[in-house]
Amino acid sequence: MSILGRLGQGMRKSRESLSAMFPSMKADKLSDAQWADIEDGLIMADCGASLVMEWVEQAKKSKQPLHSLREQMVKTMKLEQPQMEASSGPFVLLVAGVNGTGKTTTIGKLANMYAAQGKKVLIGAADTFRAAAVEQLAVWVQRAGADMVRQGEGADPASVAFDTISRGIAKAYDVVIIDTAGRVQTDTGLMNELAKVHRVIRKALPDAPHEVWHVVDGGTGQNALMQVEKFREVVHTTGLIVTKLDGTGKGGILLQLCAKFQLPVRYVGVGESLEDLMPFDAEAYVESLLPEV
Ligand SMILES: Nc1nc2c(ncn2[C@@H]2O[C@H](COP(=O)(O)OP(=O)(O)OP(=O)(O)O)[C@@H](O)[C@H]2O)c(=O)[nH]1
Ligand SMILES: [Mg+2]
Repeated sequence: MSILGRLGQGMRKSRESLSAMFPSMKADKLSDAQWADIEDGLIMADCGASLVMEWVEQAKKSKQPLHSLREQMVKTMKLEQPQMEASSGPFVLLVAGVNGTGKTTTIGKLANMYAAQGKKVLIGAADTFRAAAVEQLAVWVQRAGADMVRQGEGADPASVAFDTISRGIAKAYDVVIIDTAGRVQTDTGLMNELAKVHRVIRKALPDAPHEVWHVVDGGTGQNALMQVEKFREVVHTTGLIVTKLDGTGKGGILLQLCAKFQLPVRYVGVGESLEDLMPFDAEAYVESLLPEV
């Protein structure tokens, strides 16, 4: 299936819940009741009430109101921010987020993608919390044809990160990705640990990490806003990855995250296999979210 096909398939739930609320996209005149239905649909998909009100207010002024609504949604997410590159040494990516959002799976998918581009990829197992976490990562790394740096269970995650980057430099890797343990943003001890990982990465390579991607579970709802805010304070997030869009009717959360933080969504996850990761495209996303009618 094509990339767009997979996204469309993945977003089926969000789209179906919106479908019932949407009149024909070609309609040029909508009743108040129809507008109220559209607002409800978008709010239920987690686009956020204030954002929806803003779009609708603008759309009502347009001769093609639904087209205008669609354009505004695209504009909200279309943040043209080029990815940072390494000036020398490997491109270093730090991946963080709360428990179970799909960090390790996404790293497997990313490693696979970079390897397919002919890049030499090294992964640092800085989730030293559980032995099982390292084993899970090892399976992905092997599938992707990448390499991994690990230490024993309970090792200092910052030390693993430092080792990984040193090895990445010494062995001329193109890409280094650091996996981290999931942590809730309210756990100060664990957030401090993450800050230390970030600091130590800088010590290993001064312009690293080049990118810091926060992995958000697309079904999280409003709490995602708090998560992104807190993680950004600690690790200076540069981009978002939103996963599990195949299992949620709440794909609208991306729009709120983009609007509030002006952070680009780099990739979206729409399944559990290696290919189920795609570069984010605002137009394709809105297309997959809104019903076709
Ligand atoms: N349906 C679906 N499941 C996903 C996706 N991404 C990850 N998962 C599943 O989510 C679960 C958690 O994934 P992990 O990659 O272990 O998440 P994590 O963030 O590394 O978890 P911790 O390290 O424990 O914080 C696994 O069962 C994955 O298969 C996705 O895009 N779609
Ligand atoms: Mg993990």
